[in-house]
Amino acid sequence: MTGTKKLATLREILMSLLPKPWLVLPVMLLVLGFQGTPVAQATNYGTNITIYDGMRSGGTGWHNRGGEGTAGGGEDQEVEPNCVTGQVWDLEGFYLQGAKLTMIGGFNFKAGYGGYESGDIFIKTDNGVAPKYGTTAGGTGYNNTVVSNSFGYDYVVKLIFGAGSAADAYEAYLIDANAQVRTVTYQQNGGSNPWRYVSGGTQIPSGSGTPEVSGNLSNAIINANLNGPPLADDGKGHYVVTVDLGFLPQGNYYFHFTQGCGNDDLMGRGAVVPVPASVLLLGTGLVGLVGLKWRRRKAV
Ligand SMILES: [Ca+2]
Ligand SMILES: [Ca+2]
Ligand SMILES: [Ca+2]
Repeated sequence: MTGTKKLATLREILMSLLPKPWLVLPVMLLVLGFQGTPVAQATNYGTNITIYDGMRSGGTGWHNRGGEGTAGGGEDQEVEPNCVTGQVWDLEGFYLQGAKLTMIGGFNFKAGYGGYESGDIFIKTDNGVAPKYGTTAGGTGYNNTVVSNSFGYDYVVKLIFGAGSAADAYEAYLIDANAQVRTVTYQQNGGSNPWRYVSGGTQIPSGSGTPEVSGNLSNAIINANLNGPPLADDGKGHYVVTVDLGFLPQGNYYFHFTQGCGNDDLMGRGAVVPVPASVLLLGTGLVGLVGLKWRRRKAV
């Protein structure tokens, strides 16, 4: 069979499918589904969901505003008060696209910096009660020590970055107040607690995956993939990590992240919207239908 013949045959199959009345509704739903659901692309980080973390490093710029609710997030180009500053610690924001959560920072999530490693992503169901930010939970023992999860988080995504070129991974756990978490190294950064999951809770099998981890990207590349205001032009590169939160029930959540020293932390709040299973099923069904027709044609 020649290439031209193949193309003609595929077109014939598609044409023969379309006029059938019983196909009109599924095809319309498929088209509407894809229009209504922005299927996440690896390079589209989505909407900035960063909220004020309760600490600001001074100044009156938009990035130091004391509240949430306007575009831009509240943490771009700042680290927490009295912390060693600079891009190597800076976390710019949380972004959400469907069920894909992205973190952008000058901080190198995979390699860490100065021996301080990335923490894990803590998640709380948004039931009208915010998680307890940092020092307000417990108030003691924040010197890289193990404490109970008194911060209110319901889930944690444990980030496992492989050394060098080794593979990266993540695991999700359902946690409660009995789970053990680790506090940041510097006591004065207790407002960034907690930084890492230690033990307890129940692993969620469907929550395991491979994060998308970028190298050092320019501001231009980052900004081209944001739905909304660009990051402040710091003239320095950024690192990006994306995880799929498709294991979460659809709904609203808080998100938290910091690194081992706690020099900067991120809080986020947004709606996780998994790609509807009906859309996936319709897509699979249509592909299957074409395949069936194809096999029938070949058998003739
Ligand atoms: Ca802050
Ligand atoms: Ca920055
Ligand atoms: Ca920051």
